[in-house]
Amino acid sequence: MKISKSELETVAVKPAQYPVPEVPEIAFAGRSNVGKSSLLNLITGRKSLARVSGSPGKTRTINFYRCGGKAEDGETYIEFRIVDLPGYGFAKISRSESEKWGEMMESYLEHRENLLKVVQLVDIRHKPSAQDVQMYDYLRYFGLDGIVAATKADKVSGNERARNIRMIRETLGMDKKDIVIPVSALKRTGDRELLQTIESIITEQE
Ligand SMILES: Nc1nc2c(ncn2[C@@H]2O[C@H](COP(=O)(O)OP(=O)(O)O)[C@@H](O)[C@H]2O)c(=O)[nH]1
Ligand SMILES: [Mg+2]
Repeated sequence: MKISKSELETVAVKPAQYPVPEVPEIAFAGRSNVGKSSLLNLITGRKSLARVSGSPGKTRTINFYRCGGKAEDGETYIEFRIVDLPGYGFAKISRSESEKWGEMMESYLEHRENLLKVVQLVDIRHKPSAQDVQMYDYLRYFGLDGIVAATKADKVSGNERARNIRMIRETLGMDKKDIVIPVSALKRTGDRELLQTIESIITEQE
């Protein structure tokens, strides 16, 4: 799939603000600063659809991006949303803020009827954190797991890349059928594979 249309549709902090669940949704989850906004810009082909930030912990909302584009067959037009979930692992937030974060995530992940899958983002350079593991377990519990995007792939060499992907698979306890897609917003790589994966998830459920 190639995304030809994308726009920020809704910014929400509670379910009443979510847009009507008329199209399938694919959500992005990951710790602050992992490269979520950059990946969103990469796959939509937009320079600044989502704000890229040097300082972590800015997104405290659920952002719904309405997207559309031609499928690989060159004919079918696919409409869907990418949902940018608030980043976790930001040390400087208060307990009440982290409780709010938890409630926000739960009300979306557990009750959203048109949510098909969550792409979990992890930094290719590091072993997934305890929070990454917790997030992945949580997604698995709800059947939303199975796709991991390993970000900032430009920062590691070929050998290291393969080794780190193995480490990511092991640490998250991923199944054989689950996939890790290395992506680089800087080198603009991995977007095609991720979009193919998103397309097959959307078309398989139809
Ligand atoms: N080298 C490199 N840096 C990246 C890449 N993706 C994001 N970054 C940097 O990582 C930081 C956080 O990116 P951002 O997309 O805002 O992360 P978010 O907090 O997860 O949305 C920024 O300084 C980006 O420039 C990438 O693929 N390669
Ligand atoms: Mg962001």
